[in-house]
Amino acid sequence: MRIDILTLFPEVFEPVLSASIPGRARESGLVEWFTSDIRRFADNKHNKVDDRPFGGGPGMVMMCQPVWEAVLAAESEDERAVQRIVFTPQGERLTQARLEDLATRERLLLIAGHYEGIDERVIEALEPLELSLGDYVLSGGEIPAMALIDGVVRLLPGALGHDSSAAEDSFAAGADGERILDCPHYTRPREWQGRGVPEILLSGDHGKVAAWRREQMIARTRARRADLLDN
Ligand code: 9D3
Repeated sequence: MRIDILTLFPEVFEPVLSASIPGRARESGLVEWFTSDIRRFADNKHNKVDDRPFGGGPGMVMMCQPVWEAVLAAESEDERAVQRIVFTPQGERLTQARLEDLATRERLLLIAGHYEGIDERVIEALEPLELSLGDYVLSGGEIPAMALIDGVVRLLPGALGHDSSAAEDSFAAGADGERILDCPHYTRPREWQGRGVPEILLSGDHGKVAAWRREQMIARTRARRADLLDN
């Protein structure tokens, strides 16, 4: 998979991504990513890529032309079909189902907005998938873009270092498409600050352990995220 990242803050991606599962996946040849600094496509000597909003109001708006040219330049680097994605609070909320879909694509092009937003006309022209991370205010699309990359890359076959598949995760789909929270986990010591470990996990009975974990998953989902059980 090739991922192009268009941003005003290209330097923030490498340290985060290279430190985590995406870094290992890149070393294995499963993914490559390239950042493109939108400011390089400014068409004025001040390298200005934002301007005041028509109609007035606070903040600045990212201009069409630098975003458009950055997209065309990145896309010309590779001839494979690309899924364009813009991160915006107005987008569809990112879900595991969407990550699973995106993990099947050969190429993604991510546009991280900053300031008050991106001029609507270039969004219309690009016809991107518009994605949000959730209903809270961040200062730009960079962290959402990193979240998407992390979530997509770990789904690529071979990206996880251990035996268990990504399909076993909390939020992975069960046979019926269910999304469920994970059970609690424990490791040594057997007692910590007077707190023990559920006896059943020390029993060695793998069938009972599996049944207990399943019960815990359902009970915790009911208690904390009843909305997930409605589906
Ligand atoms: C007048 C209201 N504006 C600021 C309080 C709206 C606004 C503009 C730009 C809010 C956030 C942003 C910058 N955020 C993103 O670009 C963004 C985002 C987010 O803020 N939350 C969740 N997902 C995303 S994806 C991109």
